[in-house]
Amino acid sequence: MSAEALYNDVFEKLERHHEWFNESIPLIASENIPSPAVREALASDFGNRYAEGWPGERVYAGCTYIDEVEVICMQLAQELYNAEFVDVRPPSGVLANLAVYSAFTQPKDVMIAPSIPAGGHISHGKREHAGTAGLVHGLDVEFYPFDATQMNIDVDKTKQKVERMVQDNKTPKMAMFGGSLFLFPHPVRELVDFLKGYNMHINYDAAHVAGLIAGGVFQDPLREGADTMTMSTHKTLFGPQGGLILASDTHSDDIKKAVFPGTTSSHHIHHMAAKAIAFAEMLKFGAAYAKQVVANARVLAESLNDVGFKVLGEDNGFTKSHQVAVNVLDYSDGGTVEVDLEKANIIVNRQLIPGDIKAGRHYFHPGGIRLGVSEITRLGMKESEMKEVAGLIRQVIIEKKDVRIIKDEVKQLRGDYQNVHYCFDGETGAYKYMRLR
Ligand code: DSN
Repeated sequence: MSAEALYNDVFEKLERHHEWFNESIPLIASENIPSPAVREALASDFGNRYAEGWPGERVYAGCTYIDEVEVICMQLAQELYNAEFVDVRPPSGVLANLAVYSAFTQPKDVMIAPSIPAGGHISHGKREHAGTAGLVHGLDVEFYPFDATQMNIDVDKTKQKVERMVQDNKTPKMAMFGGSLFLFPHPVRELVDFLKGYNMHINYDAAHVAGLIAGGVFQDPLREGADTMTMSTHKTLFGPQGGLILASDTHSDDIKKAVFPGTTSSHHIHHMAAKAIAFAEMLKFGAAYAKQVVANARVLAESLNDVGFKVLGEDNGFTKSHQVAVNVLDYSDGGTVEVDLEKANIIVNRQLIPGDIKAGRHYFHPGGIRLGVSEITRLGMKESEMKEVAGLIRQVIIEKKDVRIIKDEVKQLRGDYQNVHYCFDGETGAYKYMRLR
């Protein structure tokens, strides 16, 4: 194919992707749909510029408006999270974590964090799993003991493990909370005095729950005693893809250096502007949005349980976040279920769940799937639509109905939910392809 044919092919595929998502039920817990306003900021000329450094201290000319927007962006983030210091520059949540590792630990230091089947993120992981903490910064990572019935970190066993580590001369320098499979608030309040008794730096990775924290429906880690909070800006927080670090002023110099020049050159200025837009939307609409997200997740979990699925976290009411985790081993495995649901335009991801590694199941065919309701909530869906979604998932996975029929039902359900809610300007279709050529 000629370059021109391939050029056209890319645009055709982009448009088809938009059409596909316009007819699908997007349930990836780490994704969301940004507002048209956020998409407009992403398409601006800021994306073609460099602005290394801090507003007012750049190493390039041409930053007049960039600096003014970045100051607004920082003000909005400070207000949203009631934080003394914010760094809006990390281009992703992984880089925000890497900056915090670099600022507050040395290679070979020990960090205690959640394991991946217990919800941890790859950026918290060990060197042998190619996790960022181990592979890139050289941290020696140990995992919290996890209570699979409660789907949470086990507080008593964590204390016992840390005391053993202290005796073995392996006292952690950092304790990481938060993660990717994240149903219930982590026991920060319960462990903070104990961990600080050993001088640990406590970081809370709010990548998944940042929008819920901003909306006031989840734990507030900085008030519970976390020293720093890292996040990505595009999961429950419905901004552009990007990262953010929040802390008290005492940590500001260490973080600023670790972000630039430590881990970032260009901080993707268009994303920074789009973060500012999303923070403003979250300040205005975040409380109503976050309340609806957790209500929707709870109803989806209960409905999946009612139609016959094994939903994790039952002892605690299934979920207090945007996520629902389901053990699908009665039907096949998470990888197969993910593929089957995609054929019906229901988009989920397979998920390692507690017990998988011991049973020899791996990431491609784990025991579970993870569902997130942030995106369909942003499209305006409420509790009654969650019951419909659970019924559609049952028809694919348990009843094994013809996926072409389900696909039509999915399209019908989506027909009434075409725009982005909880924003100032949501009239443009949520998945409308914005052509500039
Ligand atoms: N791995 C992504 C997730 O939680 O889906 C986040 O980086």
